[in-house]
Amino acid sequence: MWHCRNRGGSAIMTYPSHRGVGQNQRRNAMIRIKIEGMTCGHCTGAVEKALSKVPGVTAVTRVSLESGEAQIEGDAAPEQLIAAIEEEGFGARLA
Ligand SMILES: [Cu+2]
Repeated sequence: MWHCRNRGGSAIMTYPSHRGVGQNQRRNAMIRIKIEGMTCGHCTGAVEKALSKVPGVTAVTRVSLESGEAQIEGDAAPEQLIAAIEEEGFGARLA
């Protein structure tokens, strides 16, 4: 199943200086997450599925393989979103 899960890639895109998302209560906020390690459509599908199961997520609006980024709507806790992605075997942090 996890043929595509390779974590040694060089497509690491993080922007630690860009902090657009706070940790406080947000209603239907848009949250963007940078994801490391996605290499194909199976990966984006796994991420999308994992994110949609996190409490508070009302919609997974985008999971982009090209930009290595996911975008969700809702008031989910960012830590939980990241944990869900990491459980799938990918790296994640707030965009
Ligand atoms: Cu894949």
